[in-house]
Formats: sequence, structure tokens, C-alpha cells
Amino acid sequence: MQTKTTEHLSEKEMMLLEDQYGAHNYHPLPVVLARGEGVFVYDVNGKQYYDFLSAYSAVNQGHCHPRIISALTKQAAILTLTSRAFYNDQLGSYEKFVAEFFGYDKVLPMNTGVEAVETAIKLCRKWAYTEKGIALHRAKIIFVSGNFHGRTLGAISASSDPSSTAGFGPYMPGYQIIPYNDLDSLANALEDPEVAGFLAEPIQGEAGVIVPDPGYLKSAYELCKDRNVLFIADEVQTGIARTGKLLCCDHEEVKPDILILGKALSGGVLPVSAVLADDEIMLTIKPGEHGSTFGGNPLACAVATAALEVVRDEALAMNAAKMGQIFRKKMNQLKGQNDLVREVRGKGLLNALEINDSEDSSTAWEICLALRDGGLLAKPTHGNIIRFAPPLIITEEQLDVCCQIISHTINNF
Ligand code: IF1
Repeated sequence: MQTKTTEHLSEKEMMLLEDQYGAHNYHPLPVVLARGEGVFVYDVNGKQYYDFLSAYSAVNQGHCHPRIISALTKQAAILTLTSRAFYNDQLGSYEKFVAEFFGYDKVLPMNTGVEAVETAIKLCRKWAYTEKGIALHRAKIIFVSGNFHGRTLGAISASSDPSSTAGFGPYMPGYQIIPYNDLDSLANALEDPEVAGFLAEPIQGEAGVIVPDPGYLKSAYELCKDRNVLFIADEVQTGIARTGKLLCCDHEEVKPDILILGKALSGGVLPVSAVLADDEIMLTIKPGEHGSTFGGNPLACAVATAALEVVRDEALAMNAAKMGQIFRKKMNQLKGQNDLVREVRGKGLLNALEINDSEDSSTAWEICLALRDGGLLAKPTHGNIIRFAPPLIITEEQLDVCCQIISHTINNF
């Protein structure tokens, strides 16, 4: 089904419109999508693809999940936005639901993932000055190299990736970057009494699905606790059942002091993010000190509630764990047959294949073009790494078909 304005445009003309009238801040794979349903997306000519990007893990529940769409359409016809200048009949019950769902005293509702990251940084600094007693505006936060936390200046100031940072300075002060998966460097950095927080992804998504050593998260958490430093987990991409547990931190039974969620919190239907913490941290921000026009809007509350109920009722974490094991087993068999595949890594249904070519080669991109022709959509992350992250509702039969498409494509490449 095409909207009125595009029914007469060809696929090529649609791409040219974006090129002429849109900023060139992306380099999309040449495919024009018009419809999504479950694990499938369809292009303007009706061709079906398995979606193995899931909008960077925002569509964990599958495209246009009926239960989420019905919550959206019902609330959309009643009340969409009040602003936080007034109460509304959706926010309180949503806050209770989501705080209890993840086991925290309170939630601060925002919209995009990066807004939640910025909120967590502000909470950490506030806590540093009012609770830990660090001198005003002296608080430091430790980040890890290879991170991705979003595109605002506060987020890119933590980045070690030139494509995220070059030409956008000057950068936010009070940040320190240490190597990922390196406890000695964390222990050294924590010697500084002005450190207030350690913020990291439990698995680095954009860096190429970098899974730290078993025990890293637990030990990092314990080092932070020993030094009265907040352990802040960015689970925007790894959360909401993506890695085979509700949260990636659950694999090591680590409970972050501040938890950052986004993306699939709404099932990819509209931007909904959240920061969760207990009262000692959350109540350091007083009325009027932080907010957002759309944060906690009634429509987002209705959608996010349904999105989380789907994760719970359809046991998506369990399915992600099971399907992920099958996927990595089959991809490792492919690795054994074909030296184009250098490494298979991931957890749950957040996986990646490292292609045996230089980072600046176009091989991974060309493989993704061939996968598209084979009916499966995926996109390279850094250079030679292809991320594979289907919706968590994928069945074993569908996964088998997709593994055949991937193996066939790579073996014939
Ligand atoms: C783009 C990457 C993924 C995230 C983590 C915060 C955010 C993201 C761990 C910010 C967002 C998105 C952003 C999008 C592509 C995608 C991405 F390739 F950029 F890095 F997923 F890996 N923390 N990731 O992954 O959330 O403000 O976007 O809602 O910028 O191209 P957001």
C-alpha cells in the first residue's frame, strides 16, 4: 500500500527525493521500504525481506505488533500529549509498571536514547555534588573506547570514533576514556576521588558487537562500588530482551545504579526512552531542573506498556537466547567452510560476522547488497563487520531459512 504522494514515484525517484531534499547524514542500503509485519519488511514493489537489523534493535517485538499498534491507535484517539505541566491518567501507572518491571524505585521518562544518556550523566553529576560530596563542577565520568551513546555533543564527547567526533568540538569536559574490557585501567581510573560514574554498554553494539570477557561487568561493578562510583549501563541497544535476558547486565546479575533504556522500549513504534534509578540518585534532580516536552506523554506510556507486556507474555528473552545459540552454531559452521568469515560473536539475537577483509574494504557492504537480493536486510557496522539482529519473535523455521540465505550468499560471494 503506498501513500497518495508516492503512488506515482518509482523507487529510483524516491531515493533521489531523499538525496535532493534530505541532509546527507546517512548512506542507506539501496532499498525502499513501504511496509513491515513481524520479521518481514516489504519494499515498494512488494518484495519481502527478513529484517536482520530491526532498526538497530528498536523493533524487538516485530514490525507493527498488533498489541502495540492497538494500544497506539486507542490512546492516539483519546489524548496524546499534555506536557508535564499537568498530570495525566497514563503516566503514574506507566511509571509504576516500568519501575517494578526493572526493579527500581523510580523512572525518569524521556524520548530518544541519547536524551536518556544525557539524563543519566546529569543525574550522576547531581548525585556527585549533593550525595558523594565532590566539589562543584569537578565530577568526572569514565567511559570506554569504542562506545556509542548517541549523537549529541554530550554523547560524542565520550566517543573515541572520529566519524562521531571529528569537526564537532569543543567537547564536554569531565570525561575520561579507558579501554573496554580492561579492569586494570578501570581500577586505576577509579583512584581519582573526583570520579562519580562509570558509563558503558554491557556489549558494544556499534563497535561491532564486542562482547567483554565473562565476569568483566561484575568485576567492574564491584570496583565501582568499592570506590562509591555509580555503575551506569547503557542498555539502549542491548536491553529489552535483545541478548537473551531482559537486560544484558542480567547475564552477570549486575544491577546498574542507573539503567538507560530506549529503542525497543516502544517496540519501534515511537521514540520512548527511560532512565531508572533508586531514590538516593533519582531525587537529586528537583522540580524544574530537568524535563522534555514529550517525555512521559500519554501516548508513549500506552505504547511502552504494551511493548513491555509483549516482551513478557511472548517470552522474547527466552526465544532470543534459544535462537541466538542456533544462529551462532550455524554461522560457525559457515566459518569452518569459508574463510571470508573471520569471527562470529554475540549474545542472544545481537550477533555479528567479522568479514575477513580490511576495515576499509567494501566487501561487507557488497555482501549486504547480495543479502538484500537474497531477501534479507542487514548492514555493516564498522567497515568489515556485519551485524545480524532480527526481531526476537523469529521462529526456528524462519531462522533456518535466513541462515541458508546468509550461507548461500557468502559461499557464492
Ligand atoms: C544512528 C549506531 C546502533 C545506541 C546506544 C544510545 C543510543 C544508541 C548503545 C542513542 C543509538 C542508533 C543510532 C543510529 C544508529 C544506531 C546505532 F550505529 F549509531 F551506533 F544501534 F549501533 N546508546 N544507536 O546504540 O539512541 O538517540 O539514537 O535513540 O545514530 O545512526 P538514539
